[in-house]
Amino acid sequence: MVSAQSSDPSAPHAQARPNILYIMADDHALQAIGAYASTINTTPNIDRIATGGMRFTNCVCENSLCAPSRAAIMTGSYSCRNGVIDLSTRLDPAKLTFPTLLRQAGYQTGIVGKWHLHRDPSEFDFWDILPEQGVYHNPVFLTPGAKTKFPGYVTDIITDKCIEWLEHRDASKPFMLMCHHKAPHRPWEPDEKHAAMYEDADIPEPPTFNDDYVTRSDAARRQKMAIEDLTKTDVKQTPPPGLTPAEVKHWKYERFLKDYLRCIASVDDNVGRLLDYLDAHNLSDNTIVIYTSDQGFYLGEHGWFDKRWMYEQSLHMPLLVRYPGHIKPGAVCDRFVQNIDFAETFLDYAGVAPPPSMQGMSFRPLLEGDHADWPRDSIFYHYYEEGTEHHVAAHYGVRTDRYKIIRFYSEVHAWEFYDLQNDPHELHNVADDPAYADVFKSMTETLAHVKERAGDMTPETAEAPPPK
Ligand SMILES: [Ca+2]
Repeated sequence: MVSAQSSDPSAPHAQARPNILYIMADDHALQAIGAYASTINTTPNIDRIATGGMRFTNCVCENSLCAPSRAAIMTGSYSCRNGVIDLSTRLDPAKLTFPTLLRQAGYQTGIVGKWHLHRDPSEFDFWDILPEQGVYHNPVFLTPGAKTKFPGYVTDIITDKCIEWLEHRDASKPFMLMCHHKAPHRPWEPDEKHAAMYEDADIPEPPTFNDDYVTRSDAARRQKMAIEDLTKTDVKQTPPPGLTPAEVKHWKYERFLKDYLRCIASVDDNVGRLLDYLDAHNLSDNTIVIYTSDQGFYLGEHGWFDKRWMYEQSLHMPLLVRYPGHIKPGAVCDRFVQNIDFAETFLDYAGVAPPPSMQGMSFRPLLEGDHADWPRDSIFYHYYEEGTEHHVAAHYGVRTDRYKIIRFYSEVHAWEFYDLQNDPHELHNVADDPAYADVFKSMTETLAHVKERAGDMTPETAEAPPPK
């Protein structure tokens, strides 16, 4: 059990274990967070968590898609073990989740907002969730036995509901509250308050905006998630007449990104409301606050929107963690952590032993400043969902601090290999470059090892690696 200073002497038993406030956005890229040196927006409230705690620069998901990442977070296990490999698979209620264990250990548990695992989150004491993706304006919420429409904007309403739950919680118990925003998920509909932000701005294009995919496998050429593929629903208008294709692409990019950033501005305001609530109720010192997103997102990099790929922007998740007195303010950690680690980290702080079904590691030692002994030097990734709207071919791979190897094994059969030190933008696939033959072979061995360790039995259906 962790020791924590009581900030409320009238209820010392409630303070023995920290509260956990877990705030997760949907598709919020690191590139659009001030604390991650965003060049396109500011997020002063989200940044309060970073300045008061730790910013992780290498938190990565194991399957960059909403439902799979959420299932990995809840179960502490890879998609191959928790079963949620794609957007449509239900999380089997028999799979053990960390809120179940926290509840059994005496935590009061709640979840508000996007759930997306195709069953009721009945392991929580309290749940008030959006059906599937939910909508931005006048959203419907589901509670046990009821379906209710609320007037207003989804990000505000989710925060209102979280604050209301905190107000009426049983203060004799520690709490674990998951505040799951819909924003900034497609179709990026801002509220009135932020609708005019960036109106006169020209958001700069990222350096890989016009990636020609020339050294890549066919996977990049057959995808349907290019900026050009954004629909009228996405960008809310028809492009003005007379534009060249390049001008249409830039016009769509600006329309998409400005709405995306406006949605984030509301998330940031509402993160501020929750942090203010903790401050005003003397809860900040004994509450671990997390800000993350279920995965990253492309904001024009490689000419794309959406996620799915093992490339850097969708692989990485933002992760900011604050726990005053336990995490050094303004700390930065570059070690590999994954979404499968979240469950065991929370259990660790609650003094609960992790069950054998969990495959991650508590990163509490990292939070407490011990970075030297962290054993993980590579991460495993597997994206399964092919054939749906965005046509991203199934692939798995491994990333180390310097290299990334990707195996496309189904609709596309190919290897990709990137030297991230010399090619941080992942523009030069060197899978066929003889200069990399030895390290390529070594990385295929690492891949086989981490894949086996994850329990991933996906067969090697494709041909052998290319000759060197
Ligand atoms: Ca998502």
